[in-house]
Amino acid sequence: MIRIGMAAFFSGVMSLAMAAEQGSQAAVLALENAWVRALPPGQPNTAAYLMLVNLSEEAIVVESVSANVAERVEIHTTRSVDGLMRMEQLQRLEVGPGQRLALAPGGTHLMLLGLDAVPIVGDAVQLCFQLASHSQVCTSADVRKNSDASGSQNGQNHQLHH
Ligand SMILES: [Cu+2]
Repeated sequence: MIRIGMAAFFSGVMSLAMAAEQGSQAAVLALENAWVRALPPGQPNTAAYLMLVNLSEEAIVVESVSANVAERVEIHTTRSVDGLMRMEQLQRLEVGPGQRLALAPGGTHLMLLGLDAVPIVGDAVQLCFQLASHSQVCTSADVRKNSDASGSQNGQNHQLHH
């Protein structure tokens, strides 16, 4: 019994490590519907959104995020303080077992800071998530003007804060 348990444990660790090496999507954290907001030329920053899905039975911690078009990426959350929307930086994201965590306009989002060039509609941006487990999960994000659902007020908030 113990032997079988240990074997299962190690094979789980192995598949995580392999996924990290290949830079492919690890089976444990699925990244869905990633998109980056297209902005007019000359903007130094933009935002990215997606759905994180934890397919495992343990919490997954995202320690940092990178994008191939930006100097650095910050994790921000948007909160209403005295009727004003304010962005605050988060040091990490935690996705509970089986949880779906939406990063969406008006809420938690990724800020792409120090853009080489403003991504334009039709571009694809590579987003990579570094996990506390020392693996990395990447996805390709479409560049769009808006989410399917809602407006663009967030793009202007970013201007104020950066
Ligand atoms: Cu932000």
